[in-house]
Amino acid sequence: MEPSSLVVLPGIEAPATLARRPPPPRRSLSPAELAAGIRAGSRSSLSQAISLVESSRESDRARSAELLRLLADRMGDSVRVGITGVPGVGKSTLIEALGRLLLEDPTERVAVLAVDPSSPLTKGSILGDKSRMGWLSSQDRAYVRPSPSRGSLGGVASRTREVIQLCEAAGCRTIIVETVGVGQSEVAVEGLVDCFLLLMLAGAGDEVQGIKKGVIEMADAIAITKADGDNLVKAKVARQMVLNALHMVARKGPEVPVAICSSATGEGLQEVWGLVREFVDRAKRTGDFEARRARQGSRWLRQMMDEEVLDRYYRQPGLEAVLAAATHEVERGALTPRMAAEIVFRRFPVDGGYHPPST
Ligand SMILES: Nc1nc2c(ncn2[C@@H]2O[C@H](COP(=O)(O)OP(=O)(O)O)[C@@H](O)[C@H]2O)c(=O)[nH]1
Ligand SMILES: [Mg+2]
Repeated sequence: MEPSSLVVLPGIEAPATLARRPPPPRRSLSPAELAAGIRAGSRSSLSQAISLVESSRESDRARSAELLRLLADRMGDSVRVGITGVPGVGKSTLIEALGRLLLEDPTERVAVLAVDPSSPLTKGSILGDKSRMGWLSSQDRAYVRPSPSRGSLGGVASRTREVIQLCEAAGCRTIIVETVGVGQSEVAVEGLVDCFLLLMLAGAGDEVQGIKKGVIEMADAIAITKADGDNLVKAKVARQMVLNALHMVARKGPEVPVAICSSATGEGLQEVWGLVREFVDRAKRTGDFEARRARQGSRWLRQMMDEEVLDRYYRQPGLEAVLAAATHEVERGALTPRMAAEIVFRRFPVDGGYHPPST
């Protein structure tokens, strides 16, 4: 239980009734109540709303959609930054340090969201993140949310998109999405953010890690982390190697800048955030910012439709049993996959529930 579940973000006036009334235990608020709470800066409303959009329960879907509709006018007005890199590269520590810088501006509000599809397997990393962002987590003007532990990457990513919108509605101007750079998750996150920052380590043999073509092509800016102590010289060498490697990657758009930084000493942090700001400001000037968001929006529409269609199809009563039987027949070699699919489709036609409008 949060001790003070009606903490109000400073700068936002809470309606007197909301601030004084003790939180109703366990009663879930209606979408309208949640929306009002979020507009008023209530952290507990934001947390509850996020749990609602992350919920995969059928009964929560309509409430979640209603909530997002009620807050639509407050969405989109933030800078969304993705931060990726292999586990241990220093993402959480850097976010904590950047958070300190950002919150020096008294009007700033920051949300940090994690996308880690592997998190059920590596529970430790969540604990690690929490302790590494301890200061930020305790700030009224910051909101730190670990990755939902359930669900596929696609599911986690599409939930995160809505969580971003909720944080925007709550007044967060900077949204940072931390993701592990170990596979497809950075691809999913790239589709959520305005600027994608790749972190890399300096050190023996490490210089080229993460220089997988795909990742480099996605990076809008790169920072070599832990450039302190004995590592400083190595970091400078690594920076040059990364710059060289970048020249070999065909990439459209502006040249990718590479900085070195240390969250331990604070050296280079301003520069790193400066790279992000510069990228975003330039994108806004050239129209790339809007174009990128438009592209993400149309892709999201398509993804959502795909999910919904599949979901509706597979939720048909009785389908699961027929599909299980068909699967069994395929496994024991009695049916080919195509024959089995035909049988299932005959029982449950794809267009079964669709009636075109009769205009
Ligand atoms: N020397 C040094 N160590 C760092 C720095 N940033 C992070 N670390 C350490 O690197 C480890 C992994 O950091 P963490 O932020 O959890 O990495 P993440 O897995 O990418 O989120 C921790 O032990 C940190 O204390 C840095 O700038 N300098
Ligand atoms: Mg981390």
